Amino acid sequence: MVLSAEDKTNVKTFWGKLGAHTAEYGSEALERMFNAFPATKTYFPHFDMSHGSDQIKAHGKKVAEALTRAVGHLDDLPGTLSDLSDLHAHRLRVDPINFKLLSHCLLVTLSNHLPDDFTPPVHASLDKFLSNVSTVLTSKYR
Ligand code: HNI
Repeated sequence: MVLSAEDKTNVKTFWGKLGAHTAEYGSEALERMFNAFPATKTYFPHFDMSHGSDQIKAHGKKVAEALTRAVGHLDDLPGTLSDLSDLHAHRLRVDPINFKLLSHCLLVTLSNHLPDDFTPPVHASLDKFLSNVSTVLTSKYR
């Protein structure tokens, strides 16, 4: 799914509005995923799953930072996310289906916090972006 020039502008503009909240939204999305789709917790047996735990916060921050890095390199997602692609495919072996679940939770979280900016076209562009990130992170499975 190729991001059009309009998609890229939508994603960059929207992401720019997250500002200092980026890490917090990443953690909220992660926590939503654990609660809405409990099977995803099996990948994190070592995590304290209580609401707002330090581990959920720290990991949400890492996910958000990776996404911010991706937003800064929309023309080279495979190169930019290569290290994470190796990690998720070879070491963590996360079932690709889970990426849809996290993407969904990210969209819900973002729309909840920025309802005015989350217009239907922005929704579509963010969905494409997350889908492309997920494709890269699951591209080395075989
Ligand atoms: Ni994911 C580790 C980014 C989807 C399970 N993941 C990371 C790290 C980043 C990251 C960054 C930390 C790497 C490091 O420490 O060097 N993960 C992302 C992104 C997405 C994603 C950007 C999709 C948008 N990861 C998922 C999904 C799952 C997942 C869908 C499983 C449900 N990730 C993990 C696990 C770890 C992980 C497990 C290791 C956590 C730890 O600290 O032990």
